[in-house]
Amino acid sequence: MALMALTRAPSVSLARCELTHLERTPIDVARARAQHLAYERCLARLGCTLLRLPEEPDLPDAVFVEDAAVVLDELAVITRPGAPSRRAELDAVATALAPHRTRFTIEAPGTLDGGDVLVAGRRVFAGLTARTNAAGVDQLRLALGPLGYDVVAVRVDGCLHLKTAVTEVAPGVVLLNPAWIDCSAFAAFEQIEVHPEEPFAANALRVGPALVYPAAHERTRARLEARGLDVRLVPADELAKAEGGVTCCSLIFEVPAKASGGAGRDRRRRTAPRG
Ligand code: CIR
Repeated sequence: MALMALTRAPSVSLARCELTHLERTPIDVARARAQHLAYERCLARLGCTLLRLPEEPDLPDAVFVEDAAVVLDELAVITRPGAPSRRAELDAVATALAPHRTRFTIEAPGTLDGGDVLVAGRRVFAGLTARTNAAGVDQLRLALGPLGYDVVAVRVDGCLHLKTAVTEVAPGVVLLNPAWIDCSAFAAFEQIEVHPEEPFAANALRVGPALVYPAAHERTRARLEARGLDVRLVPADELAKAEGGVTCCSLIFEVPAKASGGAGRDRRRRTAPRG
């Protein structure tokens, strides 16, 4: 098997992104694009074949491809984002995933953002947030229950998505901010808390045994390294101004090796991303 990472370059209109818990501050799109390239290079170094969608100039949040789908080994759930401005992002993502997975689609009145879905083995935690409602979680359960997944709804308070508050950093180990979720939902997991002065530090992206992690959260990073985790730093502060983290910028999934075109290669551009 090989790993594929679906990504999409930051839009020229990124500064018009949705914002829920952050003040709007100027966003330097060129800097965001450079950081995104560094992120893609990191994924490629970790063995991912990049499947890069073209930029969407009229869709400010399209870089955050994670919200458009939940990709499991058995199928891809195409979401229905809670922010109506983001629903036009779905078609291109669904089309790119079509050769790799059968599709289940979340329908109205359900809403679901991929950022609210944390898959940990056969347990799937779904955040109830301003973006994801109970009907969306029920539909997710309907899709995944028969495949042997246990879908658990988790209330999230004070941040955008479940994965802003908690991610799995190693099998059975979560990194979390206890201010935003009820930690007892993760009682079966070893828990690492973010440093209290780094509330946004719980969003980490596992790629195989490594952890892609924002360079800015130095004190929480020290906790991860003290736990023996292989932390790979990426610059991510410009995209963070759009309320996005490292999980948000890719959809990573396994494919048979022959479908990937070769580990670490880029299906649209044959060279590694530069920038
Ligand atoms: C939004 O509010 O939808 C975007 N500005 C940020 C989305 C970040 N995505 C994620 O956490 N999965």
